[in-house]
Amino acid sequence: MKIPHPDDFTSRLRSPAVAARVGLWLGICFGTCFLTGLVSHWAQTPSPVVPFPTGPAWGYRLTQGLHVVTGCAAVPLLLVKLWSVYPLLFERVDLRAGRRLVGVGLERASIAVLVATAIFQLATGLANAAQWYPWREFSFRTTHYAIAWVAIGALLVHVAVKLPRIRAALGADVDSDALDRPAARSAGVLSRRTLLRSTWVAAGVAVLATAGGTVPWLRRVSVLAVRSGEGPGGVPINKSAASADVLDTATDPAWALQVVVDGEVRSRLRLADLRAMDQHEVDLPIACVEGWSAEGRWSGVRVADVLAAASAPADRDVVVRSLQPSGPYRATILPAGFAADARTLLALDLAGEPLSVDHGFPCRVIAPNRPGVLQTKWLASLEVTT
Ligand SMILES: Nc1nc2c(c(=O)[nH]1)N[C@H]1C(S)=C(S)[C@@H](COP(=O)(O)O)O[C@H]1N2
Ligand SMILES: [Mo]
Repeated sequence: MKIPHPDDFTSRLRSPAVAARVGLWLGICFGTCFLTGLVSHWAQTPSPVVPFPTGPAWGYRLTQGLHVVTGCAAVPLLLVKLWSVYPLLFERVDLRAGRRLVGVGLERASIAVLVATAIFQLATGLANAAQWYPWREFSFRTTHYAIAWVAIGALLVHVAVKLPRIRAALGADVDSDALDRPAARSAGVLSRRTLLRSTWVAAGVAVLATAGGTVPWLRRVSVLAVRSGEGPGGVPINKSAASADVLDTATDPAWALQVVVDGEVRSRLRLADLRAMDQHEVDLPIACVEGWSAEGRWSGVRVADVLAAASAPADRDVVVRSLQPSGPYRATILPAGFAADARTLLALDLAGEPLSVDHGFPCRVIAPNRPGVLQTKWLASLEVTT
């Protein structure tokens, strides 16, 4: 097979004018993904040095919705971007270039890293948003997070190296051929403007197709929104009681929530005991890391009240254990600030009805500004260590 030469690619569309314009939006999407990803990682860090705030209540819903939506929009942008610069892959390096060779080598290495990590991030992120977890050997979150730093580093190097060209390309008319490869002269069927417009449309479709997981009135057009507001109380069900293997334990009439302080069981609260306490109502979303979210009207008892009734200290992180026998989310840490917040409930009802077993019956955690994955269902105990 003959290795192509850049001159074999003659379309005027494969130009710095197109690459810079698509690249600008791709950079905006990657930047948004990176920053919102940092927020999500912080929110999921068990006991962060700087506590994650409990407000605004909709904060995580917004940042994680943006994370997934911009990630999806980046897919068509990345494809068009790679297509537009593809001929450069075959540029011959002049080995007599001396010291410049180092610069060229570094630039190419940074692009190789950038392309590989960008594809990895989008592919793993999309699989996660589609609730497809083909990997068992590595933790999605730690890997996606670590690679994000590599990707953003490579992106910054790339932008810094290309800045003069990016500025020149964005400053000139889209049809200017001043920066084009001399071989890129053939007009083809599309104009550059049409290609760019089609690209924005494709990115827009990707946004609409996923944003419905977060924005209720978009649901009907959101074919890619995996969870769509179906489920008791208007809240989707992520993991069912059957798949978590808690059907028997959660519906056992002898169920009681244990409040444990320093390893000693301070109280055992039956469902009737919880119902006899002060009930409070909150409107809070379940905001899944996968991007979908839905608001529910929850009522139940305040975590702070339950801890106080057991004379547990109020300023400690609380380990929340589920009846679930295995799985990564059967135990979570409710940071002290969340445990103390008046909106943080052990929910017993959703939308005026007792929790369905799939939503976490007999009781579950619901707290403001918290990733869905930490809104633990089917509680068995709250544990505080002094
Ligand atoms: N015990 C337990 N709680 C859990 C989970 C789980 O797997 N086990 N999944 C979490 C995830 S990922 C989400 S998004 C929310 C979804 O809550 P819902 O099914 O009531 O919508 O529950 C959370 N609580
Ligand atoms: Mo989730």
